[in-house]
Amino acid sequence: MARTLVVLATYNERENLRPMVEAILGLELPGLDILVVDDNSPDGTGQIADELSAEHTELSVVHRKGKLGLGSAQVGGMELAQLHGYDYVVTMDSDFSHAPKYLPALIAAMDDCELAIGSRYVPGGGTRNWGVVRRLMSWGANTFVRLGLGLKPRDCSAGFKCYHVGTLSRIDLSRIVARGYAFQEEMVYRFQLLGARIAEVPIIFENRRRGETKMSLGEIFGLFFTVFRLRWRRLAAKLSGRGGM
Ligand SMILES: Nc1nc2c(ncn2[C@@H]2O[C@H](COP(=O)(O)OP(=O)(O)OP(=O)(O)O)[C@@H](O)[C@H]2O)c(=O)[nH]1
Ligand SMILES: [Mg+2]
Repeated sequence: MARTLVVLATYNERENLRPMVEAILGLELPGLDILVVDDNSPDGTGQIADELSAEHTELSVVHRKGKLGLGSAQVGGMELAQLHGYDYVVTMDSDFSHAPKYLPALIAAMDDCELAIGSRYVPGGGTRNWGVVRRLMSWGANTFVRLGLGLKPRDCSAGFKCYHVGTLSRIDLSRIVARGYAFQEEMVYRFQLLGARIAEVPIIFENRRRGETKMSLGEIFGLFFTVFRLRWRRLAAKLSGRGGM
C-alpha cells in the first residue's frame, strides 16, 4: 500500500483548518497522513493544529518561526516525506479551494505519472466565482511560464499536486529558487526537465471559504524573478557544459 503525506501549509487559516482536516480524514484513504506546516500564524492556527494532532494520530505539525513563504513550507513537507519513507506527497491549500474529494483521483493518477496536477484548465476542470481580474491574472501567469520556461501542462500555477517522492529525490531541494507561490511553476519545470511524466486531473477550483488571501504583489514579482533566474541558470549550465540546475 502506497503511503501518502498531505502537506497543508497554513498562514492564518484558523477557521478553515479543522474542517479541512476533518474532510480529508473523513475520506478514510488508506496510508494517508497529514502534515500541517504553520508559519507562526498570528491568528492562532498553530494551536488549532496542535489540538488536531492530539486528536488524530495521522496528523503532525511543524511550527516555523514566521512567514517564510508557501514554497518553502511545501519544501519542508517534502523533506519530511523523504525522511519518513512516504511514496507520495500531496500539496493543497488549506482554505477549501482544493476540495478534498479530488484526492482519490489525484493519487490514483500516480499509477501512470510522477507528478499529478489538480488542473483547472483541462476538460472537466474550471474555476467557480472568479472575477475578470483573477481570471486574467491566472491566464497571464500560465501563459508567461508556458512561453518563458517552455512548460507543457495547461495549469502550471496549480498548488494542488501529488508528487512521487522517489522522483523528488532526484531534485536538489536546497537549490530551489522560489520561496513563495512561484514554487508551483518551478516544480513543474523541474519535473519536466527530468523527463518525468506529468498528468493533469480536472478539478473545479472554488474561492476560499473563509479568511483572507495571502496573495500579494511580491508573489507576482516572485514569478518574474523565478522565471528569469531559472532561464539564466540553464543558460549558464549549458555554456559551462555542466548539466546541473
Ligand atoms: N506556511 C505558510 N503557508 C502559507 C504562506 N502563504 C500562504 N500560505 C498558505 O498557502 C495556501 C494558499 O494561500 P492563499 O492565500 O489561499 O492564496 P490563493 O489561493 O492564491 O488566494 P485566495 O484563496 O484567493 O485567498 C493557504 O493554505 C495559505 O494559508 C506562508 O508564507 N507560509
Ligand atoms: Mg487559496
